[in-house]
Amino acid sequence: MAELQALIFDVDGTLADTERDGHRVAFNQAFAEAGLDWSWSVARYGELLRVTGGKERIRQYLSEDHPEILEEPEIDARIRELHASKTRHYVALLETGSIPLRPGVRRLLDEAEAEGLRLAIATTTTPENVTALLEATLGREGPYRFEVISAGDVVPAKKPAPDIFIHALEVMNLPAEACLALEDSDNGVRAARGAGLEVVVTTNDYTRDQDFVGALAVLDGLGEQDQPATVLAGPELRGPAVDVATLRAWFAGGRG
Ligand code: XBP
Ligand code: MG
Repeated sequence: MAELQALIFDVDGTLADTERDGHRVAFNQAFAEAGLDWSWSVARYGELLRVTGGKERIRQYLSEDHPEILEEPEIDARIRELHASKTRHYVALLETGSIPLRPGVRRLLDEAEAEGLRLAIATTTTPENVTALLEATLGREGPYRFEVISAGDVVPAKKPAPDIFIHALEVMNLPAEACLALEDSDNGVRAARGAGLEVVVTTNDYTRDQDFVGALAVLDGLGEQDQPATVLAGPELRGPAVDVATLRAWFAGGRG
């Protein structure tokens, strides 16, 4: 059995609850700035989240609500421009500091580093967004705490394809058997499992009712001393929060 050597974190929904009050708001700001009357409600955005990747999500929305627009010449360039504007709005929003890390994330990162675990990120979102989130929450050194930030279009196929996790593993030169992924969504679990990784899930409002087939454990969060986590599926949690010892035990059990 391989020993746990690295944690590979998803970003949106896992490190921070960025979707409803972050990405969604930024998409709507970009639409308004472009003079479009498109507006994604909290519920509609939940449906559109089935498609990962912002450009891909805009395209999906158009195919459902404005199929004629998809036929227009230069539509690919227009989507790229809209998405670039969305990224600018999103980064500006993060810089206000209004989106914190989820409970337990900072603690687990500190503990993992102290115990010599290597850290990586594998996400569908745009690289600038990851840097902005990590700087806003962990300070200027935040991004450097991760050995690799595999993000966005660096791979052609986004989650649920396994490519972004495989990319992170290749850069770290580690086998999947030595790493654990942390995810929040069914698409993320499929991507991680497809890359051969064990995965622990922390759900959020958008993903709570999804199926996490193949996950080692599903919880409502990592938890803190004063904010205990609840296991939704999987092994018992001894204590209020998920720590490195917990992850090591679950990881060893999963490979049993
Ligand atoms: C979540 C995503 C992203 C974000 C939006 O990624 O699917 O598309 O919703 O970011 P993950 P972009 O959970 O893998 O971090 O607009 O930059 O794609
Ligand atoms: Mg996610």
